[in-house]
Amino acid sequence: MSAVMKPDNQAERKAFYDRIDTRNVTPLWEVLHGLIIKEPNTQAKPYLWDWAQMKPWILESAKLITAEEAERRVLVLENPGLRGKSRITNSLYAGLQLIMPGEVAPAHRHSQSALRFVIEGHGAYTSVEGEKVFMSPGDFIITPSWTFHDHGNPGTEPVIWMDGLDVAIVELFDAQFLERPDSKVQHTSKSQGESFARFATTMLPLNYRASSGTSPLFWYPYDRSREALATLSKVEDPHPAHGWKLQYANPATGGFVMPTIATFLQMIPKGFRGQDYRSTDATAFTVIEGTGTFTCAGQSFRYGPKDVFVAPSWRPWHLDADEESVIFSFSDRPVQQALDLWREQA
Ligand code: GTQ
Repeated sequence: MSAVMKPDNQAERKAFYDRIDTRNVTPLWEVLHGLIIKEPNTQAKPYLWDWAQMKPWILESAKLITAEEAERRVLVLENPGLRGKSRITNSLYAGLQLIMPGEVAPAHRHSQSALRFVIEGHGAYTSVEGEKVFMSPGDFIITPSWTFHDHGNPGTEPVIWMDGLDVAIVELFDAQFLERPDSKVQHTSKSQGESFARFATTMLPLNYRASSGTSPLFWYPYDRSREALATLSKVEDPHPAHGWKLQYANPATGGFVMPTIATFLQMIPKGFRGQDYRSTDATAFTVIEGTGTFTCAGQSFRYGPKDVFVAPSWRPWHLDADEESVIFSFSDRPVQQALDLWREQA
């Protein structure tokens, strides 16, 4: 008789599994092929949140709750394949935040890094570690991990922006902290534009050494980024999948703007028919200008200004433009690259 048996007794196996289960042990061979797989197979789905539908709901939410009571009055954009998890991708959170004239969203700080991308309205500010910046549509703003921030609207219009946070990444590591100060709004100790003067002019403070992985510049106004793309579009051919696309950079290191989230701005010309592209970093997009079609994994969505759409990890997608379009996007690429996981395929 061979020393190696080939047991095929299901009842015996089950009895064994039940015995080891009582001490929190489980057989790998029953789960292996769901753990170690050939390629990404995300639950996340491609989807588009249509601004014409979202805007009235966002404004309606102001009749139900104040920014102060809500702490943050946000409608969360949940990926249809990940409902109930507050995620637009498996690793990232996105939401649309509203602040009405006269309101403040009280100060707090948390381990999660956040980005704001301004969608609509003027006259609201966000304050980061005592420095206020007034937001205009198309502006990209960073709230670094563990920095106090509050938002306010001393103006006359509702202001809406998209939030992007690394909630699920911080949760993966069980490394989340939150602190609320005694005062609702921060004493603004710095003048507006201080960090812009220090970091946005291709110069740096004397002997500057980066002290964190987040960009010391936290406000990237739209007009400058838009102009850069317009200039590039006159001097070079568009990339077959991305058009003219730039990544926002930490001016002190040249790296991404946050340790966990990369941000991008791209322009595609009128009539553009983009090639299929996929990468392991699932990506959320917001349209600033233009109309066209986003196609991902066989599903097509018409896009227009202020729509948000999402491409899951490793699902092929492409963009077709009816009009010249400018699109902001963000993903967890810095984390994947730091861990040597990131892949792309054109
Ligand atoms: O503005 O600090 O959309 O803490 C979710 C959590 C925004 C914020 C969100 C937050 C914030």
